[in-house]
This record gives sequence, structure tokens and C-alpha cells, in this order.
Amino acid sequence: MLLFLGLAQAGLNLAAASPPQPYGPVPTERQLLWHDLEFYGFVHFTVNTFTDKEWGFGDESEQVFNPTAFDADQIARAAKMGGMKGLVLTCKHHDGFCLWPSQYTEHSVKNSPWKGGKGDVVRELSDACRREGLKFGVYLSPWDRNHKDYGTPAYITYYRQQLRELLTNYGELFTVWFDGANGGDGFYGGARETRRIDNRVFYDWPNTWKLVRELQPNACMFSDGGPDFRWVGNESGIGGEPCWATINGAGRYPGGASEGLNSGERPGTDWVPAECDVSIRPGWFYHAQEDSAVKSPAHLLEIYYASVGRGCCLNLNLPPDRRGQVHENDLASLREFRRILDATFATNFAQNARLEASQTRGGDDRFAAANLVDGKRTTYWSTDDAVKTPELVVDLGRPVTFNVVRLREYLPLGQRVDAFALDAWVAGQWQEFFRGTSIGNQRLARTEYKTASRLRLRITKAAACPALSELGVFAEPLQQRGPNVRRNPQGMVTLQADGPGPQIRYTLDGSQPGPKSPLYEKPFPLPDGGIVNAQSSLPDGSSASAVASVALGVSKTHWKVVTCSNWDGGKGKAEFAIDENSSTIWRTPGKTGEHAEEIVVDMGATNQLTGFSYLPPLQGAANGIVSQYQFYTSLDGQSWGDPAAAGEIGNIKANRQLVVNKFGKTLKARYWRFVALRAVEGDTTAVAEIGVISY
Ligand code: FUL
Ligand code: CA
Repeated sequence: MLLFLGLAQAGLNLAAASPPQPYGPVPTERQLLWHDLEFYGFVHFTVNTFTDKEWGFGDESEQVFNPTAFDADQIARAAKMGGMKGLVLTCKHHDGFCLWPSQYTEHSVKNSPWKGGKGDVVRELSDACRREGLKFGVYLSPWDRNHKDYGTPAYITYYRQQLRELLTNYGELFTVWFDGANGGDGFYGGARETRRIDNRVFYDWPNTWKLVRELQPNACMFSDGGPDFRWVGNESGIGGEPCWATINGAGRYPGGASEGLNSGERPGTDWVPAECDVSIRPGWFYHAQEDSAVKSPAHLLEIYYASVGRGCCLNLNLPPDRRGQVHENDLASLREFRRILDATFATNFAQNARLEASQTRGGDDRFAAANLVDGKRTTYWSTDDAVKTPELVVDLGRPVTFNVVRLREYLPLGQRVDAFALDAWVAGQWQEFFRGTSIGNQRLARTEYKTASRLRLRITKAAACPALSELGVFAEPLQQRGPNVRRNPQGMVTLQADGPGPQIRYTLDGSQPGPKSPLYEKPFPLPDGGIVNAQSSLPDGSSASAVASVALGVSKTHWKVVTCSNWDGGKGKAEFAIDENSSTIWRTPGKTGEHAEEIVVDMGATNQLTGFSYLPPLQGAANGIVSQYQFYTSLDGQSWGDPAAAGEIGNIKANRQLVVNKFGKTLKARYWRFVALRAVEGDTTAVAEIGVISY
């Protein structure tokens, strides 16, 4: 009997095991192609580049669009150099200005001075992408603040005519990006009014999607809720932990609720993976005043690990400047980011490792652990249906120092793993060093550096037997971080090296520190603020760290609230707007109708001001985030004159961050007054911090 069973088992093992059944929703062919891209770029460029806005009102003259040296090849080469696989161009942003000579509107490049009205940015950039071997995609804003018919059915006809032009005249597109943003008011052919639409029905999306499928069958469509890939719920480039590729698609539409978009939903009814969209600068469009605020290589790496490393695609915006080229500072940051990534992934220490799985599906070599290191996405390690929590020991053969482990699931079988853990064999025992949840297209576990010759993967929870297609072990080159820059309440700045190089050189004028820059010896006063750039190195100047760059506003030590129109009891007092604490909020009670709240502050001394800053609440509901404001200054707190700055804060709801607004001149003032005229939603006003700058 025993012998008989043994033979039967041996017989079973010889017979080829069948592949596992897919679990839950699975990707389409076109989604698989999109997953493969992992990293591509956005190009935000339009009249806003020339008017210094994030959202144009729609009344901009075509005359303002006039890049002095537009160079599509320079932009495409920058993307290629950064390792991007494609570019998505804002062919029409919310202001309605078209970067191609659409035959359905006069509001386009054809009436601009650029190339005498004969230019076509879409043509030039799509051609340049092809020359560089990059894919090309289009962004066509559904919200159009210029068009007279916006809000009526005639507009949908217009929108589809434009879309058809883009879908048919510029070759193959890899994506069509449908933005959900809509702020209501606009120029609308001169009506200058607020037009509210019902996002669920107004655009009749199913028929627009049909058009895309028919004319560009391989293009993946983006919107908050899909159909092909979704918004990740923030514009800072950060996927959730977990970040499932699945969501419950019912009831979702472009511009709909963002609940569940960051983490996805499990098991979910639809495969709609997330795209992390983020700009290399604070804004989506180029503003010269942000030249010193380009994200550092270290920041870009954090974004990469939190997006591509969590199974999403990363869409990183490179906004061309007024020449029509990617700015030098953006290029420098992107280049260093790429250099570090390439150095990291050049060597996979698991390549020749001996892999020992606790179980292999049917004992069949087709599902063997060796598939994890064969460099192919189409082969995978799997186990018997009943074995959902297997383990895998990776013997590297020699001690290796690493800090990144890469895992991939075989996507055609769905997202199967719920949770996993990684252990390293240290001092004679297994030590857990990472716990994760979703894997999907790719999971990069970035950890402290570990040295070990063996590691272990434990699948700790799975909805179905796992199907993993890759395991890699890598080490990031050691990067020396820039010094810590801190200012105390008395206005004294301390610099502290964060690495072996004890010598710190710094600048206060925005330039890069070099051998001739001042040497830091002791804390120095900087009550008026400025831009501190600091770099540490060995005494002979070698082993230089990254440059730490910190923009400091005028110190608030002696500031006092003089008056405030309203506050919400003790929970929302006005002092919270100037307490240097981003998590305390000045909040006014709800108030319907005309919405104007204000705060007046005495800075205790006269300052030379060049601008002000507004920080919205970074967490919680968007209720009260200011979208229309006025900012006044005064020497005596009595006479105020015209606002030093006023207008709309475009896109602040989706992209919550510090807004810095420069006056364009220097103003002497002891008092300032901030007036909130409108909020993105709700009837309160919410201010985490107001500051002023003097740089
Ligand atoms: C948002 C827009 O409102 C921004 O201006 C930007 O285009 C971003 C990518 O999408 O919803
Ligand atoms: Ca505060």
C-alpha cells in the first residue's frame, strides 16, 4: 500500500503540473505593456509658462505663447537620459490653449508669434520622441476655461473633434491622459462666470473611451478611476503601502472621490493599477522663481522607491522653461538620480545564487525557483494550490552587502500575495529585516544596509499560491547626504555634517557651494532668512556630500496677531497661522455666501519683503484650503494700499504644498494682512502657516 502510494506520487511528479488558475482581476495585454514602462515623463507647457500660472483662466492672449528657442530634441533627450520610456504632453491644459493648430479653435499656436503661427508643438515633440525611441502620449484637459460652449453638449462634440485630431495625426500613442480637475470659473468665451458640471454624466466618458479604443487600440487611458490606470491620489509621487493594482471600479469616474486610490482595493473588481504623477519642481509649469527648488536626486530616489518600487508607474514632469527647453538645474538633478539608479541595478547579487524553495508546484521544473533569476518576466516560481505560504532560501555563496531586494509577481495570474517578510542570516540565525504587503509589477524593499551570505523570503499571507517572476538583490552606492540645516527660534543657523566629511562650506545666495565658499565654523544669525546651500567634504575638499538646500523665510520670533476676522474657538485660533508648526491650523467657522476672512500680523520690526508663503493643511479634508487670496503689506498697520500679491492658487487641492509667491519687487513693511477670498471646497478658511520671505 505504502509502496503503491509512493509510486503514484512519483508518477504525478513526472506528469507536467498545470499552471495555477488566475486569482481576481487580471491585466489586459495593453496594461501589461504599460506596466513594462515603469518610468515615463510629463511635459507641462503652455501659456502658463509665460504668465507664471499653474491654472490659466482661459483669457490669455495667444500672443503670450512665444518660446525663444523651443527644442523638442533637447526635451526628448533629457527624458531618455533620465531613463524614461515615454513622454506625455499637455496638448491642451485647463486654459484651453492648444499646442497644435487645431482646426476647431482659434485659441492655439497658429495665432501665436511662435514660428509665425506655423509651429506645432505636438508634431515636434512626437517626432522627437520617436527619434529617441520614446513613446508618446497626450493630455487633453476635459475642463476648458476658454471655450464658450463649456458646460453644454456642444462642448463634448468639440472635445471629441480635438481628441480625434490628436488620435489620428501624431502616430501611435501609448497613453491618453484624462484629468479630473475642475475649478468651476473661467473666461468661457467672455462670459467670465462659474460653470458647474456633473462630472459623472457631463463628459459621457464611455463614448469618448470608445473613440480612443477604436483609433488607438494600444493606448492606455488614465483618469482618477481608470479605465486602464488610475491616479494614486496625490501629486507627490507616493504610492500606498499597500498599493494594490486592483480597485472596485463601480461608481468611479474622472474627478470622482479619491478614497481608495492610494492603496487600491483588495480583492477589487477591476485591474486598474496606479500611476504616480509628480513634478520635478513644486509646480507643474515652469516658474523661474522655482529654479532653486528643483527636487534633489535623493528626493527623486525616494519617489522612485515609493512609486516604481510599489508596483506603480512613475510619471515625472519636466516642465520646459520660456526658451522651450528643460532647465539646467532639472537636468543636473535627473542625471545624478539616473546615475545612482544605474549603479544600483547594474549588479544583481542573486544572479548566480542557489535558490531553495520549500515547495515547487507539482515538483515541475517549469515552476522552479530558478525562474526567479533567469531575467525573464514570463517564467515564474509557483507552488501547489494548497501551499500559500512557502519560503525560499537564497544562498549568495559569499557575504554580500545590500540594501535593495526586488520582487515581481507574474501579472497574468493576478495579484496573489498579501504579505511577505525578508530575513538575513546574521550571526548564526535568521533576522527579519523587512515586512511588506503588495508586490504586483515590482516591489523594491529598500532597507538599511545588511551584510549576509544568505537571505530568506517568506510569503506570510496569500490569496492563492504565489507566482513570482523575479527576485533580485542590489546595493545602492553609498551616498553622502548633505549637512543638516537648522534655525532656532532666536534666528541662529546651525549646520551639521551627516557623514565622514567634517568640513562644511555654504552659500546664502542660492549658488552651489565650492572651494571658495565660506567655511562653516559656528552658528550664525539669519533671522531674515534666505537660501542656505551647504555641502560637507573631507578637509582637502574630496568626498563631497550632496548639497543640502533649505529656503528659510523671515523668522517669526516676534510676530503677533493684531486682528483676525474669525476663528474656530481654541481648536482653530489665529496664532496657529504663525506658530512655525505645520500641523496646527487657523480655521474659521463655516460661513456661507461671500467668503472673506483675514488676518493681520505685526512682525515686531520692519523687514524688506520680496514675497509671502501660504501652507495649506497637509492632512485631512480639503475643506477651507484657500484658492483665492490677497496679500497686503504696511509700515504702520494703518495704510495698506494695493495688494502686494493677489489671485488664484491653481491646483492647490490635488497638490497640497507650500505656495511661495514673489511680489516681483522689494517692499518695506512691519505689518502684513492676508485675505482669503475663496476655498477649494467648504465654507471655512484653513491656514497651516503664513510666512514672508526676503530672498
Ligand atoms: C491636475 C491639474 O489640475 C494640474 O494642473 C496638472 O496638470 C496635474 C497633472 O493634474 O489635476
Ligand atoms: Ca501652524
